[in-house]
Amino acid sequence: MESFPFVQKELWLRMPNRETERVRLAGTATVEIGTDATGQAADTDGDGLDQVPIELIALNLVGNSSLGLVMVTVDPTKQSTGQIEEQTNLTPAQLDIAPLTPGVDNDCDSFFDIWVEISVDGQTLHSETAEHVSAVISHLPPEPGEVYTTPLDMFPIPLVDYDGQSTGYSIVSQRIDLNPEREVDHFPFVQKELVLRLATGATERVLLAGTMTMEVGIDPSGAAVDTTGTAATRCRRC
Ligand SMILES: [Ca+2]
Ligand SMILES: [Ca+2]
Ligand SMILES: [Ca+2]
Repeated sequence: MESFPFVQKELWLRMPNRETERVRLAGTATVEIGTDATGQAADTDGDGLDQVPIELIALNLVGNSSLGLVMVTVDPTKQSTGQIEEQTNLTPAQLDIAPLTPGVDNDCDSFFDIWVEISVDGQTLHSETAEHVSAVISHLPPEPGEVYTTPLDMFPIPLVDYDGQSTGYSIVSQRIDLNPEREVDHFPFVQKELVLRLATGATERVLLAGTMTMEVGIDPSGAAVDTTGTAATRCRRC
């Protein structure tokens, strides 16, 4: 099981008014990889190259469109499965990819067939067929830039409602980056300026930064701020 804490997706969505819009989403994904720490694999299609099954277990992405908030998840009633297959077989019965085969520099072909559920402004849409995305990857997890994309010649995938009725939306194309290059401005980052009124009537300014849950308690002697964070927090009184 591989957790991807920071996933980016670019989705080209055809809207009911026939216009195509690019929606950028970010969030998390969980992928199950059908192997063990030794990279055990089998050549199940008999072409001399070992492969392992993979499954996109969870996807939670959020973005914005002109029609409101867009959320992308996997359809929980279907399995979004795929595969990783080595391009060169260096070790029999083992998937030859770093770091499973240490020191190896071997590309693998990978794909997912994803049954997506897309919510646009509260309306839930399902893909009528699985969307096929593929990538060439050189590492587990994929390196930054090893992005899963839909085929260039893909026919738009209609999105239907719960009853299978057309909604006017369709997926034109998408790219999903499980492990993008991290930039500072992509980190969950919260900055908050708090003005506390003290028991004496004076005010005090507190600057907080980081990813945090915050509890503010004020006792008779002044102010107490407790923060717990998943990232570095900084507290400065000015
Ligand atoms: Ca094959
Ligand atoms: Ca094979
Ligand atoms: Ca192999």
